[in-house]
Order: sequence, then structure tokens, then C-alpha cells
Amino acid sequence: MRIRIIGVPSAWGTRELGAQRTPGLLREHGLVDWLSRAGHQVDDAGDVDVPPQGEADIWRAPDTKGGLVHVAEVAAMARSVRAAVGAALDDGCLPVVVGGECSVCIGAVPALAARRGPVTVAWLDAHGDMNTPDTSASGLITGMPCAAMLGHGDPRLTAIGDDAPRPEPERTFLIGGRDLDPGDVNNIAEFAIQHLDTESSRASGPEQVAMRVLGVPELAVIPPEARAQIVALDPAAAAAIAAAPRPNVYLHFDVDSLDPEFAPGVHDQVAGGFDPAEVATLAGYLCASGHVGVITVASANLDHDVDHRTMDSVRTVFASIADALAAVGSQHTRPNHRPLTPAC
Ligand SMILES: [Mn+2]
Repeated sequence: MRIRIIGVPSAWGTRELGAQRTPGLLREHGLVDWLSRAGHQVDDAGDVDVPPQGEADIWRAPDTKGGLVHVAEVAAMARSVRAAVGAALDDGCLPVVVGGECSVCIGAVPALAARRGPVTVAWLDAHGDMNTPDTSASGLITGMPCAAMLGHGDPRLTAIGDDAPRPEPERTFLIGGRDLDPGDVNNIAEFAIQHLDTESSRASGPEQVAMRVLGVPELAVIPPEARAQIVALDPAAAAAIAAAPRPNVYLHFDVDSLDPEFAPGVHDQVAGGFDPAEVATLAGYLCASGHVGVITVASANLDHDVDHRTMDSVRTVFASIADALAAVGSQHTRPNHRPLTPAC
């Protein structure tokens, strides 16, 4: 498979510098090699254009409308992401977008949707990212991108996806949310997205969560031995997943979905998260379906890393993704994806 890395050196959605260094640091530690290990052809497109940012910029007062912070810069970043992701898809590549913070989705989701129709969203995150200017206490856009992607929020952000189909709420899955503020709670209910918190996700297991996202009604169709060994999915299991009725998946991996024990190097730690094997299995199952169209990773701030734990955890997840993508070979890039069918 052809994979294209797109760096987004932006911390503009936050008031903390650090996330903008993550693409460069992951490259230094072998990002291309992590994804190449299964024989994929990986090219690194470098970083998209992002307005430069320094300490003075980060603490600048909110922009006028709605009290949003850095909205012009986030919008500029997201437009750059949309163009780069679109170009990668047009070139037959699987874009792997490396943030940065979660606002990368404001550009990445419509880039995918404009080409392949409404997106099924697998959003791994300790937070809801579901605020709008009306519900946000901080005005920070890093708490709003999931809502903006769905079309709710400041028009300077939502406009970036206005010309593409929006994700359907019943196919938008927040996975691992465990630090939800009142705006998140309100909007998760109001927008009627699916929320699978860490505990319920863990109770059902990452394989079952993946099957739910993919719309495979019965995990029973997956042989037990394949459940335990995602990197070596047997052909029958891969075929069952590939036949899933939801062919257009956006996989968003906020590193804070991991427990701080395994990933202390994030913008905002929240206890009680997944371990790397759980995320690796979930991401692996999704990627083994052949239906993942764009992958984003965000919210790592490696200034806070301890003993390379965060780096090692991200590598574990990417290794699983690479192996799972290899298991389906060229299915992903076949020109005509199956048409969408009604949700199960
Ligand atoms: Mn997030």
C-alpha cells in the first residue's frame, strides 16, 4: 500500500506550545520505518503550511466572535490539511496525518467525504472535543473539532466542510471519552453521536468496538483465533470484515486516549485510559477491514514524555496499523469502494 505522511506542526487549538513539534520528533524516532515495516511504500510529504506560533501568539487574547481563541490560524491550518489530504487521496495514497492537535480533523474529514461520501468516524479520545462556541468555557478550539467536523460551531471552521457530506451521527463514535465537560455531555446527546466510554469499550473488548464501528453485526463471524492475533488475520476473518457495510472510515487517534502510564507526553493527561495493546488491536481491526480512508494522530506533546513511553506507545499502535493494512493488501486503494448501505 502507498502511505503518505502529512505533518501538521500546529498547537493553535490550545494555549500550550509543544504539539507543533510532534511531527518532527516522530520522524526523528522512525515514523517512516514504523509504517514501512510491512512492505508499504511510505512517502513523507513533509509539513503543511501552518501560521508560525510562539509564546506571545499562544497567549494572545481571544478573537472577537464567540470568544474563540486563534480561530483564523486554526482555520488556515485546517484548510492546508484539507488540501494535502485531498491530494494524497487523489494520488491513491492512504494519508496519515500527524498533528498537531485534534483540529486537523476539520480539514481531513471533508477531504475524505468529498471523495468517498459520508465518513464513519472512529474518534479515540479522552475528551469529547464536542464543544461549540456556545458551550465552551475556554474558547479553545481543541475542545471543538469533533463538533465542527459534524457541522456545528463557528462558520469559519464549519465552512471548511460545507461542500462535503457530513458524518452521520449514528456513524460517529467517540471511543474512550472519560473527561467530558458539560458542553461535551450536552452536545453528545444533542448531536446524537455514539459514545463508547473507556470502561464499556474495555468491557466489550477492542475487537467488539471495531466491529460496531464497522457495522459488522456479529463478532461471531470472526474466528476466535483471529480476534487474538490481529496482525495475522486469516483470510476468512479479513473477508468478513471487508464485507462490512461501512466502507469509509476515518480513524482518529488522540494519544490521550491512552492511559498516562503509557503516554504521559500529551497535552492533557486523563487517568483511566487504554493501554497500547487495546488501541493497537482496535486500530488494527479497523485497518484490517480495508475501509480506513484517513488516519490522524494528534495531541501528543512530547515535552511531557517520560522515558520515551509515549513515543513507544505510538510506535506500537502504528506497527499494528501497518501490519493490519498489509493483511488486506491493495483492497484499500481499489478505485470503487462498495456503496454505502443502511446502518445495521
Ligand atoms: Mn482530542
